[in-house]
Amino acid sequence: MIMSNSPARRAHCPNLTSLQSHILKEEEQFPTAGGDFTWILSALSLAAKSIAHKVRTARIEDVLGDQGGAANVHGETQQKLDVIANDILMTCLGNRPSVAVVASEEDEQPTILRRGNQGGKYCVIFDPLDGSSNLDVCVSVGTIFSILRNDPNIPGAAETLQQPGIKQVAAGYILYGSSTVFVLTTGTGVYMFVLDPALGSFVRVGDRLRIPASGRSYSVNEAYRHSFPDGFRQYLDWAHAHDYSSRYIGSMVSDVHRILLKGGVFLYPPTQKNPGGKLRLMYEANPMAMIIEQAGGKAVIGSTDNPAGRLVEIVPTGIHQRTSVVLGSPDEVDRVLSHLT
Ligand code: P6P
Repeated sequence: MIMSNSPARRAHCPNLTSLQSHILKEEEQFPTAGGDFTWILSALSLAAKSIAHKVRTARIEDVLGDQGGAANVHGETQQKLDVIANDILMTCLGNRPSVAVVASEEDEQPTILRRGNQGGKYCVIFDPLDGSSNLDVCVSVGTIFSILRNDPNIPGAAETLQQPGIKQVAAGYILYGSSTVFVLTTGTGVYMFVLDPALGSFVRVGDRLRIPASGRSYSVNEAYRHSFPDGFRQYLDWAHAHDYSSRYIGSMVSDVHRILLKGGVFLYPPTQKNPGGKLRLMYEANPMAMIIEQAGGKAVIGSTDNPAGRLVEIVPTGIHQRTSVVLGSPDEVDRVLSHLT
């Protein structure tokens, strides 16, 4: 007997598509898929639940603050939770047989888990806890991830990872905010899931998200305005004259998530301190660019020599290289570019 899918029935259980069942349904579109990819996404889901718990109980468990003065490869002070989140992701991904190489903002070198001929089909690169300096003041932070195919013909782990963002097979982020939100794209649109604490599962709440074409809001750290290239200062003057609002949290996952849902533009221009931009190409800019482009937005470099170039077309020369970023609603990105070019 086919159960009726009545409005009354739907009212009691509107969101019962879990991340797991969504991934399995997506896998059906690829008859040759063997479930390897699904296993990786389920590992990320498990890690996200564990990190979410650690973030929400950090002050109780006394794991806030820095890691005893330790710094990461970028010379940035490591937070205790940076290391904890990194360890959780390494553990969850490490026991997935299809993962060849893992790389993290927190580790100078990639970790080779297995070679292509040992079944390692994919590489995963991530920022385990983006914006972690905000943790002590209870501001949202996030995990950003990018999944690439492993090319067994490329000998070195770092070289295997140095693929342009257009080669990503999946990308996304988990936002540890007022709720725990998992946003994912595998190249067929952007899907959003929220962790239901009562179920212990991520349940789907958004299908094929589309970013608003425009939005009168920009997100940039205006403290560095003096050292932005002239075009960015001209854009900001234009925005001020056209009643744009400014929203900047200082946690990329939070700022980009707001723009994905509400529209607007996120900017990290070149500065004197970071002439090539501050954000990391492989595990901040590229995954966010894939999400924004998949949702109908634009994600460009904003550099002096190639302002309108797509972020995902940059050919990396190092897994920790930085870039400037302009991404968001297509109309708003075009407005910024009209002042840069
Ligand atoms: P600033 C966090 O450290 C981060 O990498 C991104 O999450 C965020 O967008 C940016 O740096 C903030 O940088 O220079 O404004 O503090």
